[in-house]
Amino acid sequence: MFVARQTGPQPYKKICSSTIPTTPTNQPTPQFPSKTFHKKSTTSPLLHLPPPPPTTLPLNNNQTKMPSSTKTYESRSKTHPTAAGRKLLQIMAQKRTNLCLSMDHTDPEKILSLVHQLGPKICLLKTHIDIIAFPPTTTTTTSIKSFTTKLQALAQQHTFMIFEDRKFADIGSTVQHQYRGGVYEIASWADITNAHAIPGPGIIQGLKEVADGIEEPRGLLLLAEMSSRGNLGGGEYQEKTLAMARSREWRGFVMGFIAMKEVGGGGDGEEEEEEEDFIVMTPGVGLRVGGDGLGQQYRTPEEVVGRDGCDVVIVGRGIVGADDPVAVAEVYRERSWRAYEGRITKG
Ligand code: S5P
Repeated sequence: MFVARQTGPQPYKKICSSTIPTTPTNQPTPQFPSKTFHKKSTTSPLLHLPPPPPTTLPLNNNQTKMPSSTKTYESRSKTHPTAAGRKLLQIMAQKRTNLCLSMDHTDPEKILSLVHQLGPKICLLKTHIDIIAFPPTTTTTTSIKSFTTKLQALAQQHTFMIFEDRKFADIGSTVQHQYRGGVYEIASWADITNAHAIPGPGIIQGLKEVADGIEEPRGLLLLAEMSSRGNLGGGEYQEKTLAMARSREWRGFVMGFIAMKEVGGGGDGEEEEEEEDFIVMTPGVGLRVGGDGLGQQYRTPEEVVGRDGCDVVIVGRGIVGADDPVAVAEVYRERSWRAYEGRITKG
C-alpha cells in the first residue's frame, strides 16, 4: 500500500500541554477584559500610522516603476493604498518580522496560551474560527465573543494583526451575512480576511460594504493561487484575479493576495501614473521542502521570500506542532527576515 511520506511540518499529534513551554516570554499573563468587543480600540504606542497617501502617486516620465519586492516594508508602509496594509507593513518593519502564525488548533484555551507565547515573534495571527471547539458551557455566541475579545487583547499587547482565513467564495449578498453576522461576526474582530475571486467582483463589493461600516481598517486578500498540489489557481486565473483587484472601486480595501510569488506591482497599464503595491502572503512554508501527504507543498523561507518576492510567510504546523514552538518560531522569523533583507539589498 502506498503511504505518503511526510517531509514537512508534522500534524498536531505532538501537541499536548507538556510540550508547551510555560514561561517562554517575560511578559505577564494578560488579564483579559470580560467585556465584549468595542468598535473603537486604543492604538498601540508602537503605531503612529501615517496619513493615507494621495490616491495617485505621480511618477516623472523617466522614473521606472520598481516592483514592490525591491522596496523596504518601511517605505511601503507610508504609501500602501490600504490602511490595513500600511498598519501591517509598519508592524513588520518595527518588529522585524514577516512571520504570520497560522493557529490551526481546535482548543480555544490552548490557542490563547500559544498566541500569548508566540505573539512577540509575529506580525499577523491567522485563524480558522470555524474549526475551534468552543465549550458548550455558555451559549456558543458568548464563548466566541469572549474568545475573540481575548485574541484582540493579545493582538494589542504584542502588536500583531488578526487575519481570519475564511476564504469567502459566494455571491456578494451571501458573503455580507457571513462576514458581518452569524455566530462569528468576523468583521467585528478580524483586521484582514480573504476571498476567492471565482464568484466575480460582486464578492469584493459585498465584503467592502460591510468593511466600510467598521471603524477600524479592514483589508481583503484575494486567493490568486494556492499552495496545494493540483490547485486550479495561478496562470490565467491569477491574471483575471489581479485584473479584478486592480479596480479603482476597491482601492483601499484589497490589500494583496494569497499567492506563491510576487503579484503585480509594476503599475496597471490603464493608470500609468500609479504604482501599485499588493502584499503577498504565502502558506506552504517549512524549514525544508516537502509535503504533508494531503496535497500541501512546503517551500523554504529563502525560496518564498528571497527568490519569489513574497512578503509574509504563513506557518502553521511547522511551529504549532513543534516541541518548542517559541524556539522554532524564532528560526522561521529569523530566516524569513534575513531572506527579505537579502532581497531588498539585491534590489
Ligand atoms: O493556498 C493556501 C492558502 C491557505 S490560506 N494554502 C494553505 O495552506 N492555506 C492555509 O495556510 C491553510 O488553510 C492552513 O491554515 C495554513 C497552512 O498550514 P501548515 O500547517 O501547512 O503550515
